[in-house]
Amino acid sequence: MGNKRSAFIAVIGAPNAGKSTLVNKLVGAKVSIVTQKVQTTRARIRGIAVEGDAQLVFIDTPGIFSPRRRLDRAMVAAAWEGIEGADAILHVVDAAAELAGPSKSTADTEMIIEELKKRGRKATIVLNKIDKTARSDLLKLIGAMSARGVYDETFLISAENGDGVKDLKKLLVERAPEGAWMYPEDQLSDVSERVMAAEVTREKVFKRLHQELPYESTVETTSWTRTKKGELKVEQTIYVSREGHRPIVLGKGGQTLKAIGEASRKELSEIFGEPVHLFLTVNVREGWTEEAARYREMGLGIVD
Ligand SMILES: Nc1nc2c(ncn2[C@@H]2O[C@H](COP(=O)(O)OP(=O)(O)OP(=O)(O)O)[C@@H](O)[C@H]2O)c(=O)[nH]1
Ligand SMILES: [Mg+2]
Repeated sequence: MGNKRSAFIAVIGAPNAGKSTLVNKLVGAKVSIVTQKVQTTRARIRGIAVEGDAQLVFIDTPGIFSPRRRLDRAMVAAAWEGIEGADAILHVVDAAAELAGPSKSTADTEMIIEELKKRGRKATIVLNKIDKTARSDLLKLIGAMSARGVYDETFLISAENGDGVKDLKKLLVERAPEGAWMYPEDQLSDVSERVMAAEVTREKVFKRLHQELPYESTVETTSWTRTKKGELKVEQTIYVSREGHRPIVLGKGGQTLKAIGEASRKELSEIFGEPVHLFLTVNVREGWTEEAARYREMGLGIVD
């Protein structure tokens, strides 16, 4: 073995660009939750991959958009903090959305380009979702993006089916500077089991509930114990911000909550490699999205 090498790589982009899907693909395991809704990732999550002498630490970040609520501001701040001290930046762009014409997504891309310029940082542009786009359109997009002056290299990938991801990883390994590894060889993420378990349940909440409800809810693991038989018992609270939301999370006869719990329990048992007993409670906590303590729990800083 040669000298050890190590790199921090920040993954930024508009909401829903496919950042978490890409990080999971690069790590080879699910470390960050993925849904079809925007603003799924809320805090910085590190996913770790080892390739030969190199350890790559990917910093998955919340999508960058124009923030309104205090929680949104904390999320966007977390995304930009993710690039500070990073050896490389991957700007993930939903190529299909970019080609579809002006939208919220293209406006967010513009905002990111401006901010990269302001900070004097170069990024590698990763055009994602190429499974949904025509090759000829992509060539035009590559030209337009390269002309922006903030990108050193362009990659075309499908984070979902893995196309192009190997080539991207190869470049990142080649570029990794010499340095000691920051994590043990077999560690895949920096998220604790308790937080990971809460995230898995939050993913199920996002997938089952609609409109503003997912954005007005959060999940915390409140207890992590073993039964007398030695089996893992996890208790979690789903917080909603209004009394009116509680019956929606519960569903008719408790069906929705049951389905969320069932889906989460199944995945947690796979992740932790043993049966998990999961108990979910729904609590109302008005204005939690403005409450610093709640998102400190999620790994977010305080932003005024
Ligand atoms: N067709 C297609 N869909 C993709 C691809 N990559 C991601 N997606 C889908 O895009 C949606 C968003 O993916 P995420 O990985 O959650 O996106 P994100 O950028 O992390 O989103 P936020 O955390 O909300 O900022 C999900 O439904 C993914 O399955 C891709 O290469 N092709
Ligand atoms: Mg994400």
